[in-house]
Amino acid sequence: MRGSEPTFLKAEAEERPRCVLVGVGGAGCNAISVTDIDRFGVVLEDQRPHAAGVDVLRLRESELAMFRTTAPHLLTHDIPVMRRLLDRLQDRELVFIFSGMGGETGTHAAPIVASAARRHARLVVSTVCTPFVVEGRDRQRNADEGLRRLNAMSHLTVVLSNDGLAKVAPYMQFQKAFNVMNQIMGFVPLELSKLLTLDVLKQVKDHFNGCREVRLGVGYGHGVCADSLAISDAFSSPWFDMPWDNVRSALALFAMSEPDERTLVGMAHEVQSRAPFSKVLYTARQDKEMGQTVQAMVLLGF
Ligand SMILES: Nc1nc2c(ncn2[C@@H]2O[C@H](COP(=O)(O)OP(=O)(O)OP(=O)(O)O)[C@@H](O)[C@H]2O)c(=O)[nH]1
Ligand SMILES: [Mg+2]
Repeated sequence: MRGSEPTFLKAEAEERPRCVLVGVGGAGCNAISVTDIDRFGVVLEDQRPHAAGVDVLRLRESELAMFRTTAPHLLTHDIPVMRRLLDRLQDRELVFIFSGMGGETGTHAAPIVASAARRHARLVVSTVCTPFVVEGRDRQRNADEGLRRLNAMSHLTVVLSNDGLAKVAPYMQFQKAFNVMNQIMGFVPLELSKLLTLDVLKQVKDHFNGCREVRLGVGYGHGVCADSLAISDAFSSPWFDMPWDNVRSALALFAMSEPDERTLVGMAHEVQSRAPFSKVLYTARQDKEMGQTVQAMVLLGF
């Protein structure tokens, strides 16, 4: 069945959700360091502190082992580490979790953080990267298992494979690739926290309900056809390599200096025509600093 008309995500009230970013493990802590939204990291106790100024919750090896082997719903408030975690997440309506899948800490702790977050939050968005193929089979297997658990606990799971980045920039060094990846992952909370009001969180959650995975594309356009160019740039994302017939939910967030209805409707239809079987939800923000540039961020769920 073809998707219907795109729907404008309309807020009835201005009230903003209280957000927090949680970076789990090494990659997760690096990813949260690129924004200044309220945040904290989750790391193993013997690990050196990550980015300066990022507050961390430290886990013992035994606590991580418990996370790996216990079903999340069995981890209740009377377990000390869960109490510390739940206390930090209390009152947060929108929680963003970041992690690199494939190692130990992020893979096993991120699903528990998501499970704790959803006890209070209206929307839990996890953004993860998966290992480069060259990192080996074991890491891939670990990543798959972590991802499966994380997805079961998050409302939206945005998955960015590191190999996707390698496709567009094959000669980039690891460290540089990670830095680029951290910036890209940062788009998710930056845009969503600017655009989503408290009353639309449920709508976004329902929109992606049943999706196994969400993919991200960010694009820019300049000049006369800036709007169209931004959409095609976003759709050239290396992570948009899933079967198009399976894409059933799209969320498009636009930013420009003077958003007008005609341009926005046109852009939403363009998204609709590129993901024809999806339901498209869209919204926009005004950003005077963008001048002639238009930005499109597209999340596709399948
Ligand atoms: N985006 C990004 N990815 C990274 C970074 N460092 C590592 N990765 C990727 O993330 C995966 C997980 O690595 P880590 O984050 O170090 O793992 P961890 O969660 O700290 O787990 P342990 O170190 O095993 O306890 C790696 O296999 C890499 O593919 C980083 O700084 N940024
Ligand atoms: Mg690590």
